[in-house]
Amino acid sequence: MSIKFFTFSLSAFIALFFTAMSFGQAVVFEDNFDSYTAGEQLACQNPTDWTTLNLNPCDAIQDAYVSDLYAFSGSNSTVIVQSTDLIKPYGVLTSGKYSIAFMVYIPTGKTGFFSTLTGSSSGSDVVAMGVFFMPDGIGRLDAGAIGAATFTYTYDTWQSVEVIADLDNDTGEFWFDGAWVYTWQWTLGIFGQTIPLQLAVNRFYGWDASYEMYFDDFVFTDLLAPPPVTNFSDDFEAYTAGQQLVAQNNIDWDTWSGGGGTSEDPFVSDNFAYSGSNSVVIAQNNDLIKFHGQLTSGRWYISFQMYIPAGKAGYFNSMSGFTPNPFQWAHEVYFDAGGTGRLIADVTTTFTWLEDTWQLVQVVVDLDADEGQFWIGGVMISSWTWTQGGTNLQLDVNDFFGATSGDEMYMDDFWFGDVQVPVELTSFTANVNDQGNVILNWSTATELNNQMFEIERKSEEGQYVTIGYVNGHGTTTEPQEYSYIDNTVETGTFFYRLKQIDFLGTYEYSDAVEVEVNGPLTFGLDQNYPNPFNPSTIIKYRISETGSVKLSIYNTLGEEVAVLVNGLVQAGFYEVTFDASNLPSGVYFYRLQSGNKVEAKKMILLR
Ligand SMILES: [Ca+2]
Ligand SMILES: [Ca+2]
Repeated sequence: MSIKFFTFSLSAFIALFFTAMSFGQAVVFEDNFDSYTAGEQLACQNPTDWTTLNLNPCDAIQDAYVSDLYAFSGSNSTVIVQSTDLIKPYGVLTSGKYSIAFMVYIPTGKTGFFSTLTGSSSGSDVVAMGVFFMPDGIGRLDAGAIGAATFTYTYDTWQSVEVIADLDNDTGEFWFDGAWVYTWQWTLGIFGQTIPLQLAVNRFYGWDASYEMYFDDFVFTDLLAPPPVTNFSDDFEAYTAGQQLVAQNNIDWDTWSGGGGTSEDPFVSDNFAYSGSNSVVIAQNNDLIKFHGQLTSGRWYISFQMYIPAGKAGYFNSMSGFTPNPFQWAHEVYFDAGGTGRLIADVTTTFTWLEDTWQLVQVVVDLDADEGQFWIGGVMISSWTWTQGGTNLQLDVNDFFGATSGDEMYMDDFWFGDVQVPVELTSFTANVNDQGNVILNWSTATELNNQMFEIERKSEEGQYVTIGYVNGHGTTTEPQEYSYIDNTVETGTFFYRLKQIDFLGTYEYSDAVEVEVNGPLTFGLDQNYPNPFNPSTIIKYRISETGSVKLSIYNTLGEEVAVLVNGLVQAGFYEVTFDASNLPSGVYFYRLQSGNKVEAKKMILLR
């Protein structure tokens, strides 16, 4: 037996985010009131988001005070007392579906009120609905009719309020403390009269001296807005090779004409792969679409690994308009057979690419700056004004199209997100050296925006702690090797992981590697076990320097009766079994010699 070490290799992204695009909701506005100074007025501190009925933030009477008397979140809420008349404007909304939600707190014996108006206070402030928190814990909803519904509330307790205004269906819903209370026709208004199909503001008003309503965590949500985009990646490993992609995943991918299983649906292939064993191959007539959702702002990163066999060709584009028509191509990229390529954006730019080689293809779309960039193999080919490719300041889809019979482009590790593809770690190992230090080695295939690796270590029972860091190589497509020596580790079993941090502060953890540390190597001979023994026993010893070693057994007369080791031995930890079947009972000595170091111990054979 020699030095024990454990090596684990991995070949995977440090992290891959798999998310499915779906319809969701977007928070338009939220306020927890914790960024304000308690004891001062709300609209006065934030006239951008809040105002008063008389449109006069800081109004001595109408502007509400931020309070630290009660809070649902943090230390602040906002309090509505007699004559407070606080307005939260949304703009005059005439379609869509919205949620107005907040937490409310009524002290014992106090009352509260809020309403929703269809216009701003300039003559169009028709009341759509209102809620009174009346004495004795009775709540009253006026919606479609006065006293349309009642509910109970609890004093001195934070409870949730939600109004849902579905203007597309002319419907209002009121929920209290998580429970549905009532649904009505929005345009019947507070009294049952006909009101405009609109939502414009929330009003918080204190009618008399009994009013003292605290509210916190106000959230206004557009229930039909697309969800915030999260990073998407696909390494195509979850699919069956030899079957079509969209047919296997029509949530994340689609074809130009829509749906899988047609001639437009490309096949998952195990002919070539950048990660794992699968990629997707774009051949003639394939037309694969990746939707991004009509993005009009933000900075977006599209990247994938591309492999085109010698003599074959490939193509992809980004479209600034796809859904609905008219189509609009923001840029197109042709990988022509033979290794030349054409980027068609504001102008046509030629470039070279490598046959039979995986190369990283990147498109950066900065809609805020109206800029597009095209990169291949870590080199920027061109940047252009995005709206001079297609005229829309928008990013809608990527399209992978097989235009000709010569098209055969393999695509792997597709990435889309508001951050760049993370660093790709290809190995990470931990070994123990002669001094009992742990040597960490890792390598990367590509790096984008890689600031540093922090090295974290934990014992079997402990928590990870940072023990050091190694600078990254920023952005590179050349393989990089890293190593780190941990000379502070003690003996025992330890786990190491890497925290890869990019220049934006985004970080990801690697998988952990485990290592057993036996301590620094010193020359030594352990007591045999078992002892006394019959007929065999185990002798452990440690050699600090590689060299000639002899381990022999002597009887009490000083005669050498057995030689267990005799020859060149590497520094390390060893154990050997001594079988004394052919020796009589009695006391024996075992003697270890390495260079000029000698150690001997006694053992007893008992039959
Ligand atoms: Ca708060
Ligand atoms: Ca793959």
